[in-house]
Order: sequence, then structure tokens, then C-alpha cells
Amino acid sequence: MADTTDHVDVEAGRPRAAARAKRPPIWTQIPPRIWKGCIGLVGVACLATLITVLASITDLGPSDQILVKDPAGHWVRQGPFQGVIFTTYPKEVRQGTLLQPHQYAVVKNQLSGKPRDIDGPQLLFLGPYDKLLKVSQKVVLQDNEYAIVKHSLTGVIRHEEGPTLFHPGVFDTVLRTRSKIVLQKDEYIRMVDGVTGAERVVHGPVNFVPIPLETSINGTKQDLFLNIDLSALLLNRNTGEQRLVVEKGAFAPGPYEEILEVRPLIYVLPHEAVVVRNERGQLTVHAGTDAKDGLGVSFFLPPYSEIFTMMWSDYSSLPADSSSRVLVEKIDVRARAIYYQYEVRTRDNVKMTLEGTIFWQVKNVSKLVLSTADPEGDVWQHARSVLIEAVSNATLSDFMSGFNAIVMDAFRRQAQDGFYLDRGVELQSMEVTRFDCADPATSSILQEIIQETTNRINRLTAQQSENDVKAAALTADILLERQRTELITIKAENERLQAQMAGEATGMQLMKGAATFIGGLNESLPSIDSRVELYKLHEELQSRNKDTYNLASGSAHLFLTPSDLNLRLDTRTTKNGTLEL
Ligand SMILES: *[C@@H]1O[C@H](CO)[C@@H](O)[C@H](O)[C@H]1NC(C)=O
Ligand SMILES: *[C@@H]1O[C@H](CO)[C@@H](O)[C@H](O)[C@H]1NC(C)=O
Ligand SMILES: *[C@@H]1O[C@H](CO)[C@@H](O)[C@H](O)[C@H]1NC(C)=O
Ligand SMILES: *[C@@H]1O[C@H](CO)[C@@H](O)[C@H](O)[C@H]1NC(C)=O
Ligand SMILES: *[C@H]1O[C@H](CO)[C@@H](O)[C@H](O)[C@H]1NC(C)=O
Repeated sequence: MADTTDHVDVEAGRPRAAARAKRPPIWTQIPPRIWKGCIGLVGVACLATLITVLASITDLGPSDQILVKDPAGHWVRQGPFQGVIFTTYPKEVRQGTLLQPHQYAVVKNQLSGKPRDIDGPQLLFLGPYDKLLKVSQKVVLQDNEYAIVKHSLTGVIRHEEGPTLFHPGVFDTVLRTRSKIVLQKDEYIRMVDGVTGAERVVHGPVNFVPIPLETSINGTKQDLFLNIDLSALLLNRNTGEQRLVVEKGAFAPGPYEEILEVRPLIYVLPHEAVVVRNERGQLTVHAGTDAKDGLGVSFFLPPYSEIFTMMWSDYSSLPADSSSRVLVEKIDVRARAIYYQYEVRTRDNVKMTLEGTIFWQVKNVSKLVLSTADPEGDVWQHARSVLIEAVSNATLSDFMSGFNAIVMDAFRRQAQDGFYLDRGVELQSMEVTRFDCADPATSSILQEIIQETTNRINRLTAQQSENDVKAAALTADILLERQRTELITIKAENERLQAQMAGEATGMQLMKGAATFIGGLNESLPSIDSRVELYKLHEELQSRNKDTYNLASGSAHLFLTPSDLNLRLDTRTTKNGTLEL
């Protein structure tokens, strides 16, 4: 302020300076009493100065420092020092800070406000305006560790990877120490950047430090081992597309890929068929018989496809419950059996219960899938209506006498209508195994009828067997008689032959006798006629002799009739010598 005044009143200063020069020296005007006082004061001052000098003798050790807070500028002197520091300003002796190798210090300059960082090991002497903010430990990071460090000014987070003795910067804060992520050969981990949201997948074997703000989703995961019978369905969350991985071996999904499901191989045996619906709604039939060798086929269900399933009624057992249904994924194309129990009425209104079996078979799967949702139920219902119709056209007695024919007739008629053909199935046979009257009264009558029929059949059977026995006896008799006839014939023949032989023998005897008689006289009686006459006479005489003898010796009576004068008696002599007429 005075300076400014001088400068302003430059003209006015000149007369004052001239007046000062003309005045006598000031000390000549001071009275002696004041001089004495002054000397006394000087003595006191000298004493004070001495005391001050003595007090200013400074002795600093090697780790000491003196700070003099001179308003013109603080200054420091490091030890070791021995001497006088003459100052009137406050001063401070302070110890240096020993920093170990694993320590560091943060020092702030109070003039600039700038912190700085001092690395150990060293003996730290602060500067004149320095302030020690902190002495911190460095962070030991092991081989498998990393530190999450935050820059407190920028807020940037970074990771420091071990193994190291990490010396954080001035503005660094170590938030925490973490283990590195270790992945085995068959492991992977999905990491998401917390800032950008970008995803990456890291595959083992590896030991890695995530990038800052990166986190894992669902942690470490095992690879998927795909074999010939396993595949994986993946969803790409970026594009929304699905794909099927069928390559064999260990498999890990890529970024943004999610394993929706593990799909096993679908086997279709030679007698089966599987229908698959694709993303366009088209149906494909995989039939076991498609294979060239007829050994069945197998396939993986492609993406966006599913197995076309149906709910079929289940009539595979009795009593059939029409509400029970089974889920059919694989269609069995072998012959199938349905058991049925139908209530039917005959034409004369007798309520009957029929039980039996229907055999049917799926012939054309594509046709079946397109035309019906429940082929088994269709077959059951249709067979029922046909059977009801057939039975209602017959009376009870018709039915009893020929139910098999009625059922076969119904079967043949329905096998020809287009119902089964349209559904790609075939009705193979329809059998009635049991029938019964639903009404108890009728049932007992029916039982009687059946009993009677049975009895009749039994009696018929018994009669039949009796007849059979008799017929057999008769046949045997006829055979016997035949053989007897044969015997008689043969006997007669034999007798005839015997008689012939005997006759021939007698004839021969007579002839020989005659020949000898006639021939022997050829010399004495040369005429043949005379000799014949003689022989005739001889024979007559002999015959007469015999008659006479017979008359004489037997009890024969002789009757003579006028017409029979020329009498002859025929007698026969038996072997034992008696005579027979
Ligand atoms: C993480 O696991 C949960 C259930 O365990 C699952 O719902 C989710 O989809 C999984 N996330 C990823 C990206 O795999
Ligand atoms: C099955 O039926 C379809 C028509 O619905 C036909 O084109 C196909 O040839 C049939 N398959 C056999 C084996 O008969
Ligand atoms: C009913 O029976 C009659 C003769 O008994 C036969 O001509 C006719 O075809 C039958 N009808 C049906 C539908 O069976
Ligand atoms: C008479 O018969 C005998 C013997 O039979 C014969 O030898 C003989 O020559 C016969 N005599 C005459 C005349 O034929
Ligand atoms: C033989 O003679 C006896 C009496 O001597 C007689 O009883 C019998 O009938 C005769 N005939 C035969 C064939 O034995």
C-alpha cells in the first residue's frame, strides 16, 4: 500500500527529502539516560541470542530429518548432521520411515496435492511439503491367484495376475484376491462380459484369469460326450436357430449356444414304424422294413421335429375299458389281438353277450396316420356294429345252431367293405370264444337247451359207438360165413373129384373086364358078335344071381305093378357088408 502511495505522489516527495538532510544526527539528540537503557537492552539481546544459538545446535542421526517451516519456503535437512541451524521459524525433527521390501508408501505433496508412491525397500524421508498418507503392504499373488484392482479416480477395474508381488498404484484399491479359473481337459466355462454382455466359452485344459467384470454363467461345466447313440440339440441364442450335433467325441457348446436336450438315437425295429413331424408339418414314416436287409433302422430326431404320437384305445385285455388309452410312439405293424365283449340282440330279442378275439394288422402306416387317430378303437367299434347287425338278423335258435357261420359271414362281409382298407389296416380274423344270455331267465333256458343238446349229442355218440360195435361184429360174421362157404365149396370139389376118380376106377374095371372077356375068346369064338352076346348073357346071369341072393337074404319085399313087369331091383352093398335099398 505504501509502495503504491510513493509511486502516485512522485512530485510531492521532493520538498520532504530536502528538510530531512538539513536536520542534526539523531544520536546527538538522545539523552545519556536513554543510552544506558539501550546498552542494557543490548546485553539482554546478546543473552537471548546466545540462548538461541545454543538452542539451535542440531544433531541429526542417519534416519532423522529436520523440517524448517520457513514462510519463504519450508526446507528439510536429512541426517546425519551436526551443526547449528539458526532460524526463528518452527522446526520439526522427524524420523525417516523405513519401508520394507514388501511395503510401499503413498506420500502427498501438500502444495500440489499430487500423491506419489514410494517403493520399498528404502528409508523414506519426506519432502518439505510432503505428507505420508499411508504405508501399505504390497500384495503377494500366488501362481493361481489374481487381484481385482480398482482405480479410485477413473473407476476402472483391472485384474493383476500372479505369481507376483503386486505393488498397487497410488489410486489403486485392491478389492479382493481370487483364484484363477482352472479347467480340466473335459471342462468348459461360459464367461459373460459385464460391460458389453459379450459371451465367450473357454475350453480346458487351461488356467486363466477372466477379463475384468467378466462373470461365469452356471460355472464350470463338463463336456458332453457324444457317441453313436447320442446327439445334442443346441439353441443359438443369437440367431434363435437350432442345430443337432452328431459328431462323436467330447463336445462343448460355443458362445450363445445352449444345450436344449441330449437326444438319444431312435431305434426302429423291423416290425415297427415311427412317424416324424418336421418344421413344415410334413410327416415322414420311418419303417423298420425300409432297411434293405430288413434289420430295422435308426435315426436322430432332427431339429424342429418331433415324434408324431397318437392315443390309441387299449383293448388288449378283458374286461375292455373303453376309456383306457395308451400313448403310441412306435407303431407295431405285427398282427395284434383285440378282446371284445359285445352286447347283441337276436331277432327274437334275446339279449346276448358275445366274447371273442379280433386279429388285425397295420398294413399302411402313412394311410393310417392320415385317416384315423385311434385305429384300434375304430376296429373295435366297427366290428361291434357289424356283429350286432349280423346277430340281429338271426333268431336265437339260428344263432345257437350256427353262430360260427354267422360270425364268419359277418367277418367276410366287413373285410370287403372299404372301412379297413381306408385306414390302412387289415382285419385278419374274428372269433367268438364265448356267448351268454344277458338275461338270467333266458340264460337258464339257454342252459337247458345247451344241456339238452349236449345230452342228445351224448346219446347220439353213445348210439353211434354201439352201432359201430355191432357193425364190426356183423362184418366179422360175414367174413366168417364167407370163409365157411369157401370151405364147403372146396369140400364139394374134393368129393366130386374123389367120386370122379372112383367112377373112373369102376369104369376102368368094367371095361377091362369086358375087354379081357371078349378079347380072350378071340381064338375060340372068332365072331365078335357072338362074343358080345356071350358077355351080355354072362352079365345078366350075374345080375339075376345077385337079385335072387338079395331077395333071399334080406327083408325086401317085392311089389309088382302091371306096368312094370320088367322088374329090376337096385340094391347096394355097404362096406361093412349090409345091404341098403
Ligand atoms: C444356467 O442354469 C439354469 C438352471 O440350472 C438354466 O435354467 C439356465 O438356462 C442356465 N443358463 C445357461 C446359459 O446355460
Ligand atoms: C400307402 O398308402 C399310400 C396312400 O395313402 C400309398 O401312396 C402307398 O403306396 C401305400 N403304401 C403301400 C405299401 O401300399
Ligand atoms: C338276413 O338274413 C337273410 C336270410 O336269412 C339274408 O338274406 C340277408 O342277407 C341277411 N341280412 C343281413 C344283413 O345279414
Ligand atoms: C387072339 O388074341 C391073341 C392075344 O390077344 C392074339 O395073340 C391072337 O393072334 C389072336 N388070334 C386071332 C385069330 O386073331
Ligand atoms: C354096418 O352093419 C351094422 C350091423 O352089423 C349096422 O348097424 C350099420 O348101420 C351098418 N352100416 C354102417 C355104415 O356102419
